[in-house]
Amino acid sequence: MTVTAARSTVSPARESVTMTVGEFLLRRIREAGVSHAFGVPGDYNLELLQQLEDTGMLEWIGTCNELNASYAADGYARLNGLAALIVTNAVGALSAINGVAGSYAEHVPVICICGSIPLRSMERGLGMHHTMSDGTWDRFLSAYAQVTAAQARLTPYNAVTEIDRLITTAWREKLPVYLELPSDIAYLDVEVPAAPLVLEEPPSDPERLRSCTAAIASRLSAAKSPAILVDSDAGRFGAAGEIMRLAEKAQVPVAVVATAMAVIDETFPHYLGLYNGKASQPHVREAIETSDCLLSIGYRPNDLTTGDFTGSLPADTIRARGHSVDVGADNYQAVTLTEVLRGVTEAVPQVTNRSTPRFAPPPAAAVGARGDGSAKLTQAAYWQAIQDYIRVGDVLVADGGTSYASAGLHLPPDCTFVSQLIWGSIGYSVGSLLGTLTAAPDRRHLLFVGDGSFQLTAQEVSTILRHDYKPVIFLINNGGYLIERCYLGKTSRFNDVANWAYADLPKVFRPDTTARSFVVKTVADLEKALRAPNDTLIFIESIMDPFDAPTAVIESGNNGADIDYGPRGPQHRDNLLLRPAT
Ligand SMILES: Cc1ncc(C[n+]2csc(CCOP(=O)(O)OP(=O)(O)O)c2C)c(N)n1
Ligand SMILES: [Mg+2]
Repeated sequence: MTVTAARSTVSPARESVTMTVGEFLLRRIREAGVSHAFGVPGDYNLELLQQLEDTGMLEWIGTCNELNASYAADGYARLNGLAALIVTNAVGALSAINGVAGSYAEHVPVICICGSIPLRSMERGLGMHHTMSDGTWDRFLSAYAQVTAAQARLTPYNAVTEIDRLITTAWREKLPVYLELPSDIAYLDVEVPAAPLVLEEPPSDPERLRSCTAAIASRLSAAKSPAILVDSDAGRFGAAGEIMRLAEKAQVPVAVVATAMAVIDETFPHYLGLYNGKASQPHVREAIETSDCLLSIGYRPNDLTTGDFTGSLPADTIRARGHSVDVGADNYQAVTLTEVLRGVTEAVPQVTNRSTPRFAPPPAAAVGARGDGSAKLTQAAYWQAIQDYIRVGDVLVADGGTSYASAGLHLPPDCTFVSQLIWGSIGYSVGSLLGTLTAAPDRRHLLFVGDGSFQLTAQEVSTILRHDYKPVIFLINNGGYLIERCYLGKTSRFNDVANWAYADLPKVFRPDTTARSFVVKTVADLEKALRAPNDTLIFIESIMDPFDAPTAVIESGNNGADIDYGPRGPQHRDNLLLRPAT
């Protein structure tokens, strides 16, 4: 990698070098720990891609469309801590905006770079392609202001400060940012700092940190039934290790919500299980809801983390976030999560006489009996076989639909669970898988996706094959949108999808592929497929009944229908939605 371009000149007095705007942007992204960029070329970003190729600062991962690139960047950032996405003006940016909005909802830091209209054209009011041709230039910058933490249109005068501001904001806030690079400034020289970008948490305010940790430690030390509730920000802010150290010292049980799957190792002795309001195991619900000192980490209550609003946390719950904490009536600003947790761990006495009930995976509807090998494959048998297949260190990427039942799996240590549960844009998983594979090519990656979701983003399997990645793709072919049948339209045509020869796609997407494809209809078929070695991509298409869904999925769909359509909605009509078997 060449970090400084050949033409750069060092002026030691000011510790600056001369670099082009585009090269500086790429250099800063690389210094921030990002080695790849995802996206689609266009005439307004080609000059930047040329710089990328000439300098080798980032590896380019071209995708079939920008939506998939945005999902890939999201998946990459979840494993790598930050990602880069490069799109072209308007048409590319708007294709990517759904994925970037998902990153915002899910707190994933992605730097979205849009190669945009030359400044020359803006200043002279030239109508350009990829605009509304009405002399406006700001519409898409404004659109992105709704879904990113910070935005900027670079000029030669603001580029140096704005690039650092945006990258730092994304990293510190764990949110996406949007940056427009007008295509006529990428090759202009600017004076830039010689020193590399250092990404650091802002130090906490010492007094606020002291008071905050003392307040938490004193409540925790006096508590009879303390507990910790963990949401996804604990993972994003790298706090899992500190949480476990605190739980270990003060002997506090730790529960997670569905958005924080695998953030806490399930084999950790103080791991309690999954909290989801009424849908929790009773002892988990009791430990959380009746705790006399509940410490929540980044908890964002919503339908998916409250058991459809059936949960209620103690009124005096301590609420810790990335950079602030609520303890009783006090709100502490300028305190960073890991420093708070470290301080509390130091301050609390070692407890030896409290133990956490041993975590036992719930007898979830998702995981059922294996049954007879020659019998038609059911969801219950499917998830049981997959349960046995998962091994230490796997990356699981799950889409919406019944494939989300993979969240009911019991995970061995060092697994990562990637899913877009809050934003819930189906098809996310296929693009995201490309990103997780790129970020961690040495781990085994398992994709869980339904036929309906897959049809939105299927073509990205070609990029996965192009890069010789070797994931295992588990696709459920049940003829349509089964999870939607649990909301409404049990047999309605709008919930059917066209039937594809899914398992043939690797061959279509890469004619010389060595991928192994299986179409499985029975448990025995599935078990045979699962014995295939992981030395190439494995594609397992499982044919299942259009109405076979895990009970938990059916119940949550039925509840969702009541919330979505209200008491006068159509869900009450006979046989209009799939109900649990009685
Ligand atoms: C982009 C987008 N469009 C539509 C939806 C609505 N939706 C949620 S789940 C789902 C069906 C998923 O079907 P499939 O992937 O086949 O899973 P199944 O439940 O059949 O296993 C749909 C259409 C969505 N969440 N996101
Ligand atoms: Mg389906």
